Amino acid sequence: MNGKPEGETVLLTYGTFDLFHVGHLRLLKRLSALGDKLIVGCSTDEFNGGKGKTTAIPYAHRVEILEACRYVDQVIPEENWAQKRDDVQRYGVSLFAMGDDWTGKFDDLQDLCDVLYLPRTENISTTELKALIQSMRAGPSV
Ligand code: C2G
Repeated sequence: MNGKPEGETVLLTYGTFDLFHVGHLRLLKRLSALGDKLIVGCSTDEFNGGKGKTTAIPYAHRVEILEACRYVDQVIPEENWAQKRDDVQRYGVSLFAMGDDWTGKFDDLQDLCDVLYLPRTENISTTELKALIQSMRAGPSV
């Protein structure tokens, strides 16, 4: 039994979702329209350290925001790069999807499920938001 009712389309995606923004939201919205259940793997603070990322928002708050999102059915911790295969099988995932900045990176999962890369939302990123906040803190440029 792979953990899903017969015929249910389960989707899986992963991310940090730091400073949750419309790019994250639109991806989750599009994914939720493609199936019955959307599971999101949220990167833990420790895993992000391994990615060389320092998050502004702690893991517990990033999970709380994702769980409150109408498009998300379940949030699981993303603790390492290697867990995807196990997660796909454990949750009976039929579609694995990411934004297209990851194109090709997870094609190895294609023996287990469909793999899809969706266009990113233009002109918004956590990195840009951090720079914007930094510039606002520096005060108005005279
Ligand atoms: N995203 C998007 N449009 C943006 C910004 C992000 O569609 N303007 C998508 C990304 O492509 C990704 C998801 O939103 O699919 C989460 O983005 P991040 O939080 O930046 O996730 P990332 O740091 O890329 O971690 O194992 C996979 C990693 O955990 C992904």
